[in-house]
Amino acid sequence: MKKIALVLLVMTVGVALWAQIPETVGSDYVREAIHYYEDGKDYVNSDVFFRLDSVDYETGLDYIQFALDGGEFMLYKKPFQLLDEGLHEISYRGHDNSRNVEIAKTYPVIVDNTAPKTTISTDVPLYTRGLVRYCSTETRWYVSATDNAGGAGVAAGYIGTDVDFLEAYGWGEEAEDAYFTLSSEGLASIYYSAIDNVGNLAPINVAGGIIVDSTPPDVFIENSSRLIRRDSEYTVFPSEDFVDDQGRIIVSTSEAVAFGATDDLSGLDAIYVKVNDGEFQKYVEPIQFSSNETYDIQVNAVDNVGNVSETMSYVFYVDKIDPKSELELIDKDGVLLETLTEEDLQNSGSL
Ligand SMILES: [Ca+2]
Ligand SMILES: [Ca+2]
Ligand SMILES: [Ca+2]
Repeated sequence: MKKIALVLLVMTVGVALWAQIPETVGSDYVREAIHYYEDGKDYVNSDVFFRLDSVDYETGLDYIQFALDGGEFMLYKKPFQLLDEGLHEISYRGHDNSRNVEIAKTYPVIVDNTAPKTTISTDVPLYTRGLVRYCSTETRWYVSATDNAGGAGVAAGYIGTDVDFLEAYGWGEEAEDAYFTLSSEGLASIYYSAIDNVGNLAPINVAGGIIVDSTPPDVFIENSSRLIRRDSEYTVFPSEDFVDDQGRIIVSTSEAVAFGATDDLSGLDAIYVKVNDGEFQKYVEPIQFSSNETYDIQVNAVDNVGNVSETMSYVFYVDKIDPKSELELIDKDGVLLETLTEEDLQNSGSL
């Protein structure tokens, strides 16, 4: 058997690791040469060079040839790149000084220079008013990314509020490590991108005009002409005459209590009311004190991004005590008459 030249194909980068994907990227990102291997396939970007090496131990190597995609063999001189995307086949062989020709080896490699396509989404729909979109500090943002067909696949999403410092996250709705949240109240912009396994970074996009609302609504009683006891403090609600000697708010069956709430940023979505042992229900109209003896009312409110206010507790006692009536005897001037007894008359007779 003839001894022939052995040609080795060496790429200028070694084994690619996920670690080659940067933990942070910015607007100054520059792609480097990356080789990625998955499921029996080799992927590179066009920054990768292919170098052919060969040795012959007997009479020495004469030259190396290579061919691309089944074409004619050419003399190899120096490392080369593959600029066209897609699957390529590099065939290569050595010639020694004894006119022995190596059986050509073939290396299939996929060139991917296309970055993933990206969108940004939230786990719950944003509240939109005009051109402004509102979210809360709980709203979870994530990048969805799709790499080009036949490409190396998405490696990471990037999200951040500083275009020069986007941190690596997972991507897609299901990935636990994909979620990003905004922590401070007010106007915010979110920058996002994604990278594939050979370092192609999508253009950094921005989702702007976002207002983060972290403040829940304030709940209040609409009726404003009497005192009522709320927790341990008195608040005005129809009139202070109706607080009894035990400090209870006595209301009549002809009254009702109305609630309101305000919210500064995203605005009020709804007020919820719970009466006695009932469930919290959306508040639609004032509550009449018509059926129970005691109204233990709990109220809270939710803004348009889901911030829930503290629950306020109010207790009202309905006047179920019958009036007490008296009869009095008076003269024409309204003076209460003395009641004379037989004894009185006898006493006056003895005088
Ligand atoms: Ca030889
Ligand atoms: Ca790609
Ligand atoms: Ca709010």
